Amino acid sequence: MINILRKKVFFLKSVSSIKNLPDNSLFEFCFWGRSNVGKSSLLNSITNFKLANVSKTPGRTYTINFFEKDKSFRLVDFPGYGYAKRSKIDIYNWNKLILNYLEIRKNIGSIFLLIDSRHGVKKIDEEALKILNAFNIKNNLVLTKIDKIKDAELNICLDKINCLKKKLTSISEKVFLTSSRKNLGIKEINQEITKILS
Ligand SMILES: Nc1nc2c(ncn2[C@@H]2O[C@H](COP(=O)(O)OP(=O)(O)OP(=O)(O)O)[C@@H](O)[C@H]2O)c(=O)[nH]1
Ligand SMILES: [Mg+2]
Repeated sequence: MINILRKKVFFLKSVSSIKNLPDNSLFEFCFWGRSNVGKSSLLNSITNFKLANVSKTPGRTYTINFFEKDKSFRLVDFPGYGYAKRSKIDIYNWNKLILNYLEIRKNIGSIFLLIDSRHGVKKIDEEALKILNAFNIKNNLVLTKIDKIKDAELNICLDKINCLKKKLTSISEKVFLTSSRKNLGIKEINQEITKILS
């Protein structure tokens, strides 16, 4: 399969207010999850390009960042949730921005909801999944940093996800097992985007 994500993906804009969203003519694939889960790293891996800033400290992506494959589709880096060391007003503003986006955006291809495989599905991840379910937005679960865990831990994580899938029907069947560091599961995400676009 042709790797449609490689090359020619460029930064379009960063948005901190819903008023400034780009036009909705292209499908958007969003990457969401806890702060530090590896959203920006994953984006860089699937495009094989340093598009998004990888943070040494959590909570560094404050805006919704749009990257575009010319006239084809967009990749969207969301601010992470669950980072306690930010002010309440910052957290409120980021959550409001994301909720507004989810509520009004008609051109969402899929939300890739990232879960850190070392920590498993936390309460706050379940809340994010419930929001997507309530908005009836299709989402793909992605376990990140699998280079850091053993098979037994991975299986615990997958068991919990299987339970959630029974309750939350917006979660897609396939779960992506990824490591940006080891380049694992990246091709599969790439193929999923290709499939949704075709
Ligand atoms: N071991 C390992 N570390 C990773 C992997 N992906 C990301 N990291 C590390 O996790 C940290 C956070 O990565 P980011 O990609 O910046 O995470 P983020 O979700 O974009 O973080 P915020 O934008 O701050 O919410 C960095 O130190 C990365 O090097 C991975 O696959 N394996
Ligand atoms: Mg980031």
